[in-house]
Amino acid sequence: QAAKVAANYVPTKEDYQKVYNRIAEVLDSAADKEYDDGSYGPVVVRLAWHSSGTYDKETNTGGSNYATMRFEPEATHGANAGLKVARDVLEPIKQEFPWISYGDLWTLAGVTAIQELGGPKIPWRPGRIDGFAAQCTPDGRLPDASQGADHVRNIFYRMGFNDQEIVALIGAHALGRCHSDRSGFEGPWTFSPTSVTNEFYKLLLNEKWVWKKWNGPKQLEDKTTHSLMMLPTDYVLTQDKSFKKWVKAYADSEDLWFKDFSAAVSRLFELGVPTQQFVASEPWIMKNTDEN
Ligand code: CCH
Repeated sequence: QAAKVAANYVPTKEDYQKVYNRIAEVLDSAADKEYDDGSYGPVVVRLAWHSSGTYDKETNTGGSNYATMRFEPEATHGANAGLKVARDVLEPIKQEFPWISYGDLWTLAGVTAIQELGGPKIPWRPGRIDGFAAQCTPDGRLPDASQGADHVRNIFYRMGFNDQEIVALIGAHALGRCHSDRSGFEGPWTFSPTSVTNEFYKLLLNEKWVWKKWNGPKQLEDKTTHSLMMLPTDYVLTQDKSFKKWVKAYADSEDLWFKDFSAAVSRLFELGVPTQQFVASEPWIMKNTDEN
């Protein structure tokens, strides 16, 4: 009987706010668990993005709807290396709130991380459903960091984004870092990897970037401190005229970037979800923990 009640339970916005609040606590527990990066926020944002960024508008497959990264082979696709950390950190929350789908949990966690780490509000609404391994997308749908502008355009145009949105989305690299045991690349993009700021664009434009001399994959380092990095795909944003225009605009105005980043991430997290599945006709604005 209890299981039946749970299955029929229709959660309210307040219920999702409770999940948000719980996620915020868990992201902050990194120090207790001796997770070096100070917060689980960045890796959780990467999970939300990789679960959404498999979308293909032509075939209307992929995206955040079915949370297929739980299954082989998607769980072991090269681009997803290291994301088990994020899935494992969120698993106890799924146990605590069993009525939430994995797709909703992962995208809500991305929203929570961005908001709690000082970023803009990301409009979000629930409605994703759990799917099956057969719905896994083929390998190769996520961007390859060693490539150039054509590749970046092909990948993001396939999801339905334009040049301005591509530049706005990649500014998420203000957060977190590369881990040599996950992607092969190494190091953070900014000096404040647990804060959402427009520093990524400022550094990209204003620092002198040189190829790092090492045995790892080709990446750039800043000539001044040698402690920051850029991926080849980040660097092309300054080498391509249409991309560079937006790098400049976002370096000049954090407000503009927050506005465009919020809109693009909100859309990214809804890719592949049929509109009729959404519970609300408009996305919600979830409260930050300091507003509760
Ligand atoms: Fe990214 N990203 N990303 N990225 N990413 C990596 C880490 C993060 C690319 C490659 C990499 C977006 C776009 C791109 C985050 C968010 C976004 C890493 C290092 C690589 C490689 C992984 C590791 O070793 O841990 C490429 C290529 C592109 C596009 O061309 C977009 C879009 C977003 C979100 C909106 C975040 C956050 C991280 C940090 C993760 C962490 O664990 O610190």
